[in-house]
Amino acid sequence: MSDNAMCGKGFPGVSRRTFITGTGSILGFAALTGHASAAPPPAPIPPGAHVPALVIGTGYGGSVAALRLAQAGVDVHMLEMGMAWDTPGSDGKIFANTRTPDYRSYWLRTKTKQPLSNFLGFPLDKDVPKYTGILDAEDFSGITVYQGRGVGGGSLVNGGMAVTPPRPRFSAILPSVNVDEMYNTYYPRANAGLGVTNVDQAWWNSVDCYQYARVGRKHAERSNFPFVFVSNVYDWEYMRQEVAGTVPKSAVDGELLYGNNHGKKTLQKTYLAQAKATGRVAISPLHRVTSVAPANGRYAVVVEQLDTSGNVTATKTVTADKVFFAAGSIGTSKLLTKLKATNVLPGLNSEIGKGWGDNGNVMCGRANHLWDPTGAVQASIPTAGIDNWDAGGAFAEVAPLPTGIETWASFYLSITKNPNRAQFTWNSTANRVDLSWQTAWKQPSIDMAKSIFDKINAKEGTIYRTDLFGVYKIWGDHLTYHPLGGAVLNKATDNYGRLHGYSGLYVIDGALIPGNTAVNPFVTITALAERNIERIIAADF
Ligand code: FAE
Repeated sequence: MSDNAMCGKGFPGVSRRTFITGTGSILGFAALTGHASAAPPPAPIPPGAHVPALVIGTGYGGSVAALRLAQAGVDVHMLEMGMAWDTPGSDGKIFANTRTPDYRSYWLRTKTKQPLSNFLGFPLDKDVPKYTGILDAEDFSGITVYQGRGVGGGSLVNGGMAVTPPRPRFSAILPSVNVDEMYNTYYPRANAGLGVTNVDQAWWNSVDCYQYARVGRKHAERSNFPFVFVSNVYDWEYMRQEVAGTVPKSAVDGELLYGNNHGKKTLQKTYLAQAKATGRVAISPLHRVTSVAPANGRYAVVVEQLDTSGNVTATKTVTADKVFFAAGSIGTSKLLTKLKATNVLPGLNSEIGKGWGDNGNVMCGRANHLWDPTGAVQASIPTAGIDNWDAGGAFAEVAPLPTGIETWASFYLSITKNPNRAQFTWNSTANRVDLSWQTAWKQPSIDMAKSIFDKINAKEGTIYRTDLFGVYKIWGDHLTYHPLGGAVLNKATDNYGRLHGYSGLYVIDGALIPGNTAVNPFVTITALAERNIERIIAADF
């Protein structure tokens, strides 16, 4: 039976027998039969509230946990530090355009910090009002980590590239996980839940907005690199209509980095919509968790309520039987590192904060010849990559440069096999968590990306762009979009994400993955969450 077919019948993949055997006191018969009148805990969460399951963060891991728990009859409250992103601004749009960042675009910054900071050598950043905007450019000493902030987490800002890694690469990353189960059950379930589909290649070949990608293909193939199409969560039918001019333009107008107003199937439209429809999930936006401590067999969770300028307007303590850390690799690692070091959760093991990596991200641009234009109109949704992982350690996404003008530039985000791993530590003097990553640790990534682009440049007689990341700077080596690790599976947790030292505390997000997924990470984060929550529901509830 397909995953889709099973979804309508309740919790997929758990047989009725396993489900009933694993059912504890929380789930009554009414919940099992679906006849209970669900009583969702209210939002915003009131001080003193008690919930059976509390989820910190509303990205991929958190959304999977919330949906599956709710389908199993458990009431869930989700706490999200970012905004709800469900209300249009004065321009009638919820999200700002990539080309015209405004107050909505950055998390509590007074100046934008655009990943591509320069063009023709001129800086692009501009002043913006301080606001709880959608994209956080979080600075550590050696790296800036970009993350989505709001209900939907990274799905609000990402490129939607939904890539299942080839099997051998998965086993190299998470050797303790049964590969057959992942590829037979959990990757298909994640892909179905996320609404992953493939672009129609005949259409792709015919439209102006993918000219940049066709140039990327031509150059890859002329240098004998495998060029692979990758799946996405964008609604391709919507994009067809954008191109035809019958609906408001979204990806074709460059919307992405600061949110997409129409065609992208974010978690708000998939997992979270389903979770809310159960009637058992409530979400409190602008609620930031600062502490989780054991309290009389439960957990006391301290939450700061924020206004849109980032001021704390209330501090609340609520309690939960079980707490899921789904604040993303950075958010979860920061919380756990602090809570262990400050003796709030002293029983966490010494693996907390370790194994963090940047998925080997490095960016670069190439300057094409005048007879090789990449197009003034570029769909913001990437569709393909150059796969030189096995030979050179790099998978390069052919990325858009949706400036709205012809640039003759090809732009790439490479995911590389960078072996460097950093650690989070508590800095008691500064009262913050530090990350030990150093900018120089990107050199292996640059070398691996060069295994592709030096060859293409030599073949095409082209050069690297030097104007996109500063003045005469070729490599975007100061950032990552793909933070992973910090509470690694089967090290900081057991093999299903249960934190060592505390029963009822779980990690269920990108923090579980040790630094690299060989491809874009969110499908793997989702599939692993599907695997872990199934086991946790069967055994712990
Ligand atoms: P994530 O989605 O980051 O969700 C964590 C949530 O927790 C966020 O909403 C936070 O605001 C919230 N949070 C954090 N701390 C707290 C706290 N203390 N209290 C309450 N809430 C908190 O985590 N991946 C792909 O596979 N394909 C792509 O095309 C792609 N493109 C990307 C483009 C950009 C610009 C960026 C930034 C990322 C991209 N990614 C892409 C990465 C992907 O979005 C990321 O791996 C996942 O979102 C991580 O999922 P998690 O569930 O770990």
